[in-house]
Amino acid sequence: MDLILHHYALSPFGRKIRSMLGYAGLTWQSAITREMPPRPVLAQLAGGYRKIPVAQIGADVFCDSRTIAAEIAALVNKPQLALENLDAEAQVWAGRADLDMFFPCVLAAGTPAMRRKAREFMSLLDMGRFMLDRIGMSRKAAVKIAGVKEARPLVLAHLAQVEARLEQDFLFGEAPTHADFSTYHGLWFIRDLGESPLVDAFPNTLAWMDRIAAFGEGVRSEIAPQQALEAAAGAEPRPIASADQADPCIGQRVTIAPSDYGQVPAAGTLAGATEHSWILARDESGLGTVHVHFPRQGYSLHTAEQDRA
Ligand SMILES: N[C@@H](CCC(=O)N[C@@H](CS)C(=O)NCC(=O)O)C(=O)O
Repeated sequence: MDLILHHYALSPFGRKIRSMLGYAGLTWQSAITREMPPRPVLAQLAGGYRKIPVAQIGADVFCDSRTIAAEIAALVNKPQLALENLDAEAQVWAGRADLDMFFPCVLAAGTPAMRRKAREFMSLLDMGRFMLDRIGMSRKAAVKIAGVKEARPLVLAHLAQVEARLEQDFLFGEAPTHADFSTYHGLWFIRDLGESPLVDAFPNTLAWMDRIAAFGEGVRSEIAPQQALEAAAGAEPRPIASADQADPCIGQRVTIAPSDYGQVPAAGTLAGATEHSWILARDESGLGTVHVHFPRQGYSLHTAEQDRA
């Protein structure tokens, strides 16, 4: 069963996963979703989780690029693609790139080329809705989000660090790890989509970006979002090992939400808790049971009782 990726062309985290799929050499199905909610297909599959990308294998749905990466790592036996398999230094690096540098990169890429490309995908009305959506998301964020003025100096300092690290082909050695893909997507947004010259003064970084771009995106075929629902309806979630059903909250109604931004909760019954992930069982009419996987790190879980209190 192929992996289905729910994403949109301009999504940096979508690009993180597409590049990983290229490196992994996987055949996958692409389900394009809107740049902002409402996203009715994803609402059914992921139960409210609002970020992109989301991946799916049958009736198992993976929220957050980290759980998706762990799946890809397991599918192609490349453990270094899973964040949790990296050493502490590389994990901290990847976490900073994905969280602290994401908004500065997006803001630093606000060029005329970027606006032109956004217009290829969105009507003027949708551009307006998009801006309002993202302003709302930033205002409600629980983490400090850099402003436009801070973005450029932050990105330049980040680029100097990336440049200094690149004594080998990749950030943490001769082969790419999760940290490379976490670092790549924001800079791709600046250099390749924004066509900004910001990266030009960093030759090691440019060559490293070209190496990652050369991985391509794997073998991609487009499907209609409706087919993703059919894939979920036609499959059973994979079994959960009994060792992963020991958490005291198993069987309870819970909500799980990102703790940083876009903190919209998904609700269901806790069906599994591994060292690094939570698995929510959701019964969705027309789909049957779907298992939704979340990372534990950076997410909060509340039982229905805690939510009522
Ligand atoms: N921690 C998440 C972050 C994902 C994220 O922030 N994605 C952006 C798009 S690149 C997003 O969801 N923006 C809001 C939206 O698309 O609704 C991950 O690693 O997947």
